Amino acid sequence: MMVTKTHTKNIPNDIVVIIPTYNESTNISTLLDKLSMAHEVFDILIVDDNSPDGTSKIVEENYVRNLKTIHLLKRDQKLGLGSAYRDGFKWALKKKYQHFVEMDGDFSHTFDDLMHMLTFKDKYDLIIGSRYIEGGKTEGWSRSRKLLSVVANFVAKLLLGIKVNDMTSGFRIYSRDCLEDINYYDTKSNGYAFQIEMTLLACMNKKLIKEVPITFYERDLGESKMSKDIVLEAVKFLIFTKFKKTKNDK
Ligand SMILES: Nc1nc2c(ncn2[C@@H]2O[C@H](COP(=O)(O)OP(=O)(O)O)[C@@H](O)[C@H]2O)c(=O)[nH]1
Ligand SMILES: [Mg+2]
Repeated sequence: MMVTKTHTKNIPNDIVVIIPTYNESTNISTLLDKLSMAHEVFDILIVDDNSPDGTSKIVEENYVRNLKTIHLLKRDQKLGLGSAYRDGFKWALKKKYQHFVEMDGDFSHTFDDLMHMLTFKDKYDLIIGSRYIEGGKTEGWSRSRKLLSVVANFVAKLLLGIKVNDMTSGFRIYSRDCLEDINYYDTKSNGYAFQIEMTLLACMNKKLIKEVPITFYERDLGESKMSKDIVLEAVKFLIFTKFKKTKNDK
């Protein structure tokens, strides 16, 4: 099959897919090949934190030089997923993009789900790919991993009083207005808490949110960067936010 490359195209894409990477050398080529097929639709920004396995080199040598639609933001050290998105959004907002997609670099999120989510992009400020609404699911997770995620989302919903079922999902589309209005750069968290914090900000700013069912597949290759610290950060964030909310309500 011939892959059409859009650097011959004159109209700039108004969607950018931002993918943070840390040690994704076993996934990145296949992922970019797959996403490149859809070049009509979006640009791609990889935010790499100086991965020791040379992820950014692969992106640079195979893609950035050849395809004007794939960009690479190289950072000096591993600063966390939230921080990678803050810098990615900042970079992308300076360009003319209107829609900003968050997507993992390990095939946990699928191209088909992305296409489905994009059909809602003009009607909503934030579209969340949700595992916890009808039609959504996770594949390949152990029972304990699943339980952790389900409980975290249940507790988050309960404590924050927000009607979003998958607040920790990292598969999303933000509109330009949404990012510009919510002070995303002031967020402090980096793991799952970052996704919760961004959801909370969108709610507080009365943004229109839509959850779209997705299937999340646990990665086959490479390693998860989830850690105790990331879980602890989310717990602390929820307790602190609830405490602040209760104080303000009084
Ligand atoms: N740039 C950057 N990317 C990260 C960092 N931590 C995780 N990622 C990327 O974020 C995505 C999701 O992380 P992953 O480890 O798969 O988390 P999990 O799916 O919750 O197990 C992957 O593409 C990772 O490479 C980080 O500190 N910096
Ligand atoms: Mg993953």
